[in-house]
Amino acid sequence: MLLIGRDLSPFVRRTVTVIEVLGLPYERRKLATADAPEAVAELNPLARVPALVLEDGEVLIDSAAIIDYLLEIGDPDQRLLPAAGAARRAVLRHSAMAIGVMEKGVAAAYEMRRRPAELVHAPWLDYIKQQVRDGLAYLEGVCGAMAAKGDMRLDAINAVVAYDYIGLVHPDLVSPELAARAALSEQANALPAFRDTQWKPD
Ligand SMILES: N[C@@H](CCC(=O)N[C@@H](CS)C(=O)NCC(=O)O)C(=O)O
Repeated sequence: MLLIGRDLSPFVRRTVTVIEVLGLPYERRKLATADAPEAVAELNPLARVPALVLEDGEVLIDSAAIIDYLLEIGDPDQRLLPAAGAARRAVLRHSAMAIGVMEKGVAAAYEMRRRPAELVHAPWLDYIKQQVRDGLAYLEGVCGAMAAKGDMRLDAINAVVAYDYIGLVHPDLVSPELAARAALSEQANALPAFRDTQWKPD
């Protein structure tokens, strides 16, 4: 299978991290929507990454749908996402928060980089940035337990990717005092699945 997208995108990185954690064979094509929207649109008419091209040519789009497929083929024991009950709901709740942080972080970056400065509406940008801070504060409250478990389930993957992305693109939004985040990030980024998917410009 072929994963389309570069690791700067938190949606791409969370997907490729799941592939790596599960040890699935794959190839990469690090296309960026900013540089090559037409090439991405050939696979996904929305011109968004990630996309996953399967061996038979079927194309999966959206990190949630792709990860659903990856868990189906690569996680029969449901290590990353428990099958049912409170444990599953917790992983999904924490993941939803982390994905929300990614979405708001990307939205804030687009506000700042894709608009001429005079067309940026500062109150709206401030509102989005506060959503990022609030999402990170929620995650800080659950990261300690994830780090203590140490098993890097889907919620921990999403939390680390969300924190790393915000730290990279909006460092002013990540308080250095977030101790649980720091512990979880340090633990995760020592593992190849995280270390090898950190954003590095080509
Ligand atoms: N819900 C989608 C979001 C994907 C997404 O927004 N990707 C960004 C890169 S971070 C993108 O392709 N943006 C280009 C655009 O939306 O025009 C997912 O989880 O895959």
